[in-house]
Amino acid sequence: MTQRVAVIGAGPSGLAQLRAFQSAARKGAEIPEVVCFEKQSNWGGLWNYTWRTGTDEHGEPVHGSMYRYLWTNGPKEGLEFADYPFEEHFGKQIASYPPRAVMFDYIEGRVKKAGVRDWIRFNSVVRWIEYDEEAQDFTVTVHDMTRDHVYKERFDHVIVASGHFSSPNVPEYPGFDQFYGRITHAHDFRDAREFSGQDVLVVGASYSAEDIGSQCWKYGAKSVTSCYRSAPMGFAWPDNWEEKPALVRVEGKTAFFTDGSSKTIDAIILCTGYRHYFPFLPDDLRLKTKNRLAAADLYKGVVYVDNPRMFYLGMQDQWFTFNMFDAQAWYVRDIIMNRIAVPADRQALMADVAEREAREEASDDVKYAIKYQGDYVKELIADTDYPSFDVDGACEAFFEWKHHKVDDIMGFRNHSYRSVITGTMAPPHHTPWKDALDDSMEAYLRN
Ligand code: FAD
Ligand code: NA0
Repeated sequence: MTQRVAVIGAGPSGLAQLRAFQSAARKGAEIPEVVCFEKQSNWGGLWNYTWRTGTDEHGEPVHGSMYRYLWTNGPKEGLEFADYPFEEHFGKQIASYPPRAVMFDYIEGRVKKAGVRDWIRFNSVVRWIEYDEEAQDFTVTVHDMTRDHVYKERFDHVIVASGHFSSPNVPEYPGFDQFYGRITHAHDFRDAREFSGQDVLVVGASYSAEDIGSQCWKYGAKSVTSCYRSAPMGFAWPDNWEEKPALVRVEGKTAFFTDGSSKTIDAIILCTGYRHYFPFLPDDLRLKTKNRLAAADLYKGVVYVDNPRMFYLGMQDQWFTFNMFDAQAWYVRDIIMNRIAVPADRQALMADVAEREAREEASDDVKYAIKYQGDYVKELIADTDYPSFDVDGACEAFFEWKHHKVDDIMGFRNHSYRSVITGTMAPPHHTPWKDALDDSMEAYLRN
């Protein structure tokens, strides 16, 4: 009997999985029946922009955490699909930090070409998954929002690709309940113009804090104050951006910090990260991990050690994204298609996890971390027919990117890098990032 595989989510990870199976079928292999469940009405995951916050049209938590005017925060040369270069999609090489709409178009281009849209059931929320020890299969309970119908289906394998930058981590500080302004989390941030003319406090010191603060600055905030719990971002910020140590409390419109200083502010944006959150999974199937490079309990970063018929994609913290999801998806496909064997005993699976954790913990150097994840991508693609590419070259692009950010945090996106897939140098963008207020695809591609 044909095996059945459920994929949860049609973001970049889930789509990578569909493309992986489709490419095997195109080469003549017999593939399982693949059904992808997607709660949104379209594919693309976080890259499928929504103006909505809170709940969606069906009353479900909104998945989207992306906002208007978002340009990629790392060079596109680090994430390019090895089987679908930017040049193939756009008919020319494009600049290195595309806005969201350009990226969405690129993601969509590959799966349109593969013809896998029919494998996806949209507006379909996975509500619950259970494993039957005896039958060795999973029962997936799905809410079809279009027909308002709840049903169950059985699958031999489940691949969770539901993302982990959607359920916000929302701390509370004393005085928040009395604050005289708006308090929001990055997950609900949509348009920086809302904060124009305001004194904005950004809590957190990672990518969301850096980019949302930069957006507010670019679109006319009066000042930006960012505050860190562990370490400052430490960039050479513009004159009206101040970096402070941890927030202690707020009183009225005043924020107080651990160094005794204070600042009058109009709005607070919590850029305090996200949680791995799987409300559709029982204890025996649910991954519990921190946002790190060696995710807990995943053999080879994808096979769930407590049930090796279950897989997770894209659960790691991410330097590499799209091509790493591809590497994982091809690998999972080959396990399911019996091309790659997984050790039978849990101890062997856990030994692999422990080795990855120890290696990650061996250094907190950024270059080490980038190379660590590059090596992981190499390790996986070596075992499948995913087109090999110059992963070290992609690491080099990331190293350069890091330098460019230190040199000029508001200007790093003006740089270009060489594609590690086609070898072509990206053209410089026609307008410096800080002056480019129109983020449409038409404006971006006008090189
Ligand atoms: P997601 O994109 O989150 O997709 C998961 C999908 O699963 C969604 O479509 C969701 O609707 C669906 N889903 C979830 N739960 C269910 C359910 N119960 N039933 C059915 N469907 C479900 N990466 C980069 O490479 N470059 C960037 O510039 C970049 N910018 C980012 C900016 C922001 C603000 C954030 C939050 C992330 C950014 N990322 C960036 C990282 C991002 O995680 C990846 O690019 C990518 O979107 C991850 O893909 P994914 O498929 O794993 O998850
Ligand atoms: P992210 O920045 O949203 O990126 C996600 C941050 O929150 C850390 O600085 C952490 O501090 C801090 N924090 C957590 N709890 C806190 C608390 N109670 N009080 C104060 N600070 C707290 O999340 P993280 O996890 O990196 O940082 C959390 C993803 O989104 C990334 O992959 C990023 O690449 C992506 N992203 C991309 C873009 C663009 O491409 C924009 C935004 C986000 P500490 O002390 O734990 O270090 C443009």
